[in-house]
Formats: sequence, structure tokens, C-alpha cells
Amino acid sequence: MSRLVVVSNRTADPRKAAAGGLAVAVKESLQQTGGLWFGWSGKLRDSESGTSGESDIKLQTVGNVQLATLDLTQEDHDTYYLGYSNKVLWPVFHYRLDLANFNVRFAAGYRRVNQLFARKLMSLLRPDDIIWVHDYHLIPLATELRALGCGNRIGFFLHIPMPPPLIMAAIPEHEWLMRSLFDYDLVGFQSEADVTHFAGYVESEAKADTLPGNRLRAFNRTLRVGAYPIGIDVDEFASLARSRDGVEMFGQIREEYSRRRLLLGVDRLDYSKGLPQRVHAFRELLAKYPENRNSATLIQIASPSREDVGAYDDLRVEMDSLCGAINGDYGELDWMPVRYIHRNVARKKLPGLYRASRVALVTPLRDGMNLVAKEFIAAQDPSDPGVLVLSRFAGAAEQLKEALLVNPYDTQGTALAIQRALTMSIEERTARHTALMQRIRQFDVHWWSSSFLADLSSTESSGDFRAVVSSSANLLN
Ligand code: GDG
Repeated sequence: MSRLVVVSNRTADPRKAAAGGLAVAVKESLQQTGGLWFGWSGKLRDSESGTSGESDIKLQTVGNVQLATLDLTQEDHDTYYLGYSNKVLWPVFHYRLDLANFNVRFAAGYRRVNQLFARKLMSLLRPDDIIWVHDYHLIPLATELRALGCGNRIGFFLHIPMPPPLIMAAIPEHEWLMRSLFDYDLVGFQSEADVTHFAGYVESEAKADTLPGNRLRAFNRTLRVGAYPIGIDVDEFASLARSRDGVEMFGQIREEYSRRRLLLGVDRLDYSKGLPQRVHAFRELLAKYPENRNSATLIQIASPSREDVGAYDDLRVEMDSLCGAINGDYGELDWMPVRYIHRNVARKKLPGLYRASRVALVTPLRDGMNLVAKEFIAAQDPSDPGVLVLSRFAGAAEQLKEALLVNPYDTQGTALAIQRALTMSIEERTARHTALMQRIRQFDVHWWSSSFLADLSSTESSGDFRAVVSSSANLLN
């Protein structure tokens, strides 16, 4: 059997509970098959250290998974990670052209680190390895691997949304990025809408031909594309909810809020997650439906994220001010409308918290999928489930149609949906939850990784990549 090689910006210890969606999912697929996980260590190094002036790979074996990590220089970190990945690709792919900072130094650093990853990874590869590359930090990795003669099967999965062609074309290097994807054999997206956007781009910008079997032909290469909506480990999450920690947390929160109704948000503090809009909608709920005053309480967990990027700092200040204002305007001696927690909460506490909440507010302005929506469903008591209020702009909305779908920019509409969730009959809550649970069970994380890998294994490598590499690699020179 071929070895699985996973490449992502960061790796994680497979024995430990991982916080982010990508880490949980990758850990899951690697533990099934064993294999190699390659990425940045998260550490910075002096530019001068290392025998060849480059970082040495650190190898570590954890169960059946080998971790291979390397350090980055400060300059590489600032340009590749903070710069191009998080000030160009992240905002533009989430439709936030206003927050993008197009700087040629960022693009050069992004390419340099992808080349470094490719060189270091090449030394570890075996001829029949199957390589699975993850996310927007590493779009050109296959091009760089191909340039070094790598003929392995390589797949790519984009965890964030694929924007429509016009938005994509706002990135100065859009042609290079999209052409680079054709050096993969299979490219997976979170939703059908993402596949449509990608196909639309290559059809209009590169005159791509659509072939049977979900394939696109352009730049003398044939690429298979598909939607592989990422899922969670439903059983693991449900059992966490029933574990001692889960039950304790549930009991504690239920007791504390016995006279109130709890609404919950769990997000990284990121401008894509629509947090200020959510607080505005909650405020509207209190203003327009006064029966919720002294009762409905929003717990908003906002775990710190990318604090060295300016836009995240602005968001923190805005959230502090909005939450302070709503508590000042509506709070009572014995009740505060919003409990805003700008810290990371232990993973084992989340299921109990989800289960104790009457409503989950998952209202991103744009999101590739959103795993919190699925975790909330998995943690509910099936005989008395809470209600999911979900943004129609989350990839999850394509699958979770029985949630109450909202436009997070529409404050009054979202407040109305929250009111509907708070007053929904047990029959309707149960019917919606049963349907949602069935969907997340069918398309769980095992389905996600096994269907992607089965398609990658069965995809014919078109074998003509070498001819294309030089033109694609040169676009940025
Ligand atoms: C990207 C895409 C896509 C959050 N706060 C805490 C905490 N979390 C956990 C949640 C969940 C994960 O982090 C967040 O996953 P999401 O899917 O909601 O969002 P992103 O981090 O933006 O992930 C996204 C995902 O990749 C997977 O493909 O769905 O669209 O943007 O698991 O529970 N965990 C802990 N403490 C916290 O305070 N322990």
C-alpha cells in the first residue's frame, strides 16, 4: 500500500487533542493509514543557522505517524505566512478586498517558502507515496515539486472558500496561482459553489475544457476537481459530550443559567466570522423582543488568532466596545446580556457547553465550511435539542438546510431568526435535529478523507506535467 504524505502549513502532535478543524481532520486521516506529516514547526530560526544555511528537518515518530518539521526565518515568516497567506489570500478568498495588502515582497516570500518546502520534502519522498497538500498557504507546492522531478500523485484540498472569478482576479498573481493548481492531480473544495467558481475562472481566463468525470483541461494538463465537504468525528464528539468533563460542564452551565436561555458562539476572533454583526443582531433581539431581557444570554468565545495582523487588532477593539455597550445599556445587577471570552477554552469543555445551549449562532460573513455548526449538532441531546442559526454564507449551509439560515448582514432578519429559534416547539426542534444529525453522520470526517483519498488514488496522472512546469514556474519571475 502507498504511504500517505500530508503537507500543511503547521503540523500537530497526533496524540494530543487538536484545536483547529484542519488539524483534527488531518490527524484522523493519518492515524487510519499511518504516514508522514510535513510542515512548519511554528518556530523561527536565525537566518545563519543550519548546515546549508537552511533549516534542517526535524523528524519525530509518534505512533504510526512520522512528523517532519522545519523552522522558518523571520523574513520568511513575515512574507509567506503573515504577508501573502494572511494579508492577501485569506482576505481575498473571503471576499475582503478592502483588507488585502498587495505587496510584491509577500509574493516572493510565499514562492520562496513553497520552494523550500518542496526541496526539503523531496529528500523524504518514496516513488509510490501519495501526497495530500492542504490549504491556501501551499497552492504552488505541486508546481515546485514537479519542477524538481516529482512524479507522485498529488492532491490539494482548499479549506477556505474559492471566490468568484472577478474577486480572484483582484490578486495580482491570480494567473500563476490558478495555473499552479493544474500541477495537482485532484483539487478538492468544500462546496459545489466553490467548484463552480473555480471552473468559471479557468473557463473564462484559461479557456479550459470541461471533460467527463469532473475533469478540467487547461495549460496542457488535466485536473480532476470535486466538492468534499469536511466533516467531524461525530461519535468522538458525542462521546466527549457524555464523558465526565462533558457532563460536569453541562451540569454547571445548566445550573448557572437555570432561569435563562443560553445562546452560544464559538469562533476564532477572525473578521470572516461575523462577530460584530452577531452582537448587533443580539442587541436587536433585546430591543425588539423585550421578553428576552433579563433572560437570553449570549456566551461568545472568541479564541485569539493571528494577533500580529493589524485587521485582527481592530476587530478586538470593536468587539470590546460592542460587548461593553450592550452590557452597559441592557445589563442588570444580576444579569449581563453578553459574556465575551477572548481566550482559548479547553476542547473538553466545548461539548458540554454546546449541549447546554438553546441556540448556536454560527453566522460567518464567509466561511469554507465551519465545523462549529457540526460540533453543535453532534453534542445535542436528541430528545431536547438546541437550534442552529446558520449563515447562508458558510459552506456548511449547502449541507445543513434544516438549520435556520440567515444573512448575517441583515440585522433584523437575524434577530427574527434567533427569536424563532428561542420559541421553536420541541417537535420542530427534534425533527430538524434528526435530519441534521443524519447528514453530519453520513458525511463525517472519515467519509471526507476516505472519499478524497480514494478519488486521488484512482485519478490517472496525466504524466505531461514536465512540459508545463517551466512556463508555470516562470510566471512569477
Ligand atoms: C478553517 C476554515 C473550515 C474554536 N475556538 C476554540 C476551539 N475552536 C475550534 C472549534 C472548531 C475549530 O476550532 C474551528 O473550525 P472552523 O471550521 O469553525 O473554522 P477555522 O478555524 O476558520 O477553519 C473553515 C475548517 O478550516 C476545516 O476545513 O471548516 O471554514 O476557515 O473545531 O471547536 N477549540 C478550543 N478552544 C477554543 O476556544 N479547544
